[in-house]
Amino acid sequence: RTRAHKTLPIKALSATSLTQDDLKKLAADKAVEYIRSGMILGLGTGSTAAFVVDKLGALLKSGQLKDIVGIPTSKCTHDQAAALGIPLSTLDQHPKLDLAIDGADEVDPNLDLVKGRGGALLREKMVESASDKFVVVVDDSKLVSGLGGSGLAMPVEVVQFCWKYNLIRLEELFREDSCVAKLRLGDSDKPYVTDNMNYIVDLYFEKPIRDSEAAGREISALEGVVEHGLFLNMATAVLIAGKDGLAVKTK
Ligand code: ABF
Repeated sequence: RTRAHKTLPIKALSATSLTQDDLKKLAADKAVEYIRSGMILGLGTGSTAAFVVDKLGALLKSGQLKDIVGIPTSKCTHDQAAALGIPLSTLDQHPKLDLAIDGADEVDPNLDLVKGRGGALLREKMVESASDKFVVVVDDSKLVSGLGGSGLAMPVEVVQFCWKYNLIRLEELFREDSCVAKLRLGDSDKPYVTDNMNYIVDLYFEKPIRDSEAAGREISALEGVVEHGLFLNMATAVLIAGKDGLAVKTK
């Protein structure tokens, strides 16, 4: 069961003129309130998480926060945070984190997530699993009634060597769900390569996944699968920005 706190109304901005970026910033501004000086902090990937990193950089610069060590979830976030002067380290140096803040692609009513359309799912899952608290920042376009229900990709990271074998096995696994599996392509229609030098097979479902726990287990059991984008029972709070304000949902 999840608890929804009261939606906080938007004061400073006119609700009618809010862009999606305004909503992402609103969620990011709330998320940084969870950060305390001295924390080991997981830094997410994607456009919403990037607003959090920007804000963190500003708070460190102004001295409102200090002694933060950031663990980035991608090379892209590493570069953004480094440019802002945020002190960075690795999961090997800090295998236990206080807090991680990241975006998501889908959020269901149980606060389970699909993540990884940005391609960083492996490092995100490692960093966020190692964290005491995991705060998710989204605009309300990410809300779904069931995972996979947006009709958009549910990513699975696979080793390059056997990507086609995995693509076929994944489609077979979800045959009853009319799942279509596609190799993700990047620049010049070449296969997209993750920060860990793997490929991504994106799964497209017609309807929400019936049993996401079982689906996650069965995907992980395939040889050559590195990680999947179902993030189940991981979020401690989800901050959802919409035209009416910001809703905070906790487990
Ligand atoms: C990361 O960035 C990913 O897990 C997810 O795929 C994506 C969301 O990006 P955005 O905030 O740009 O929608 O959080």
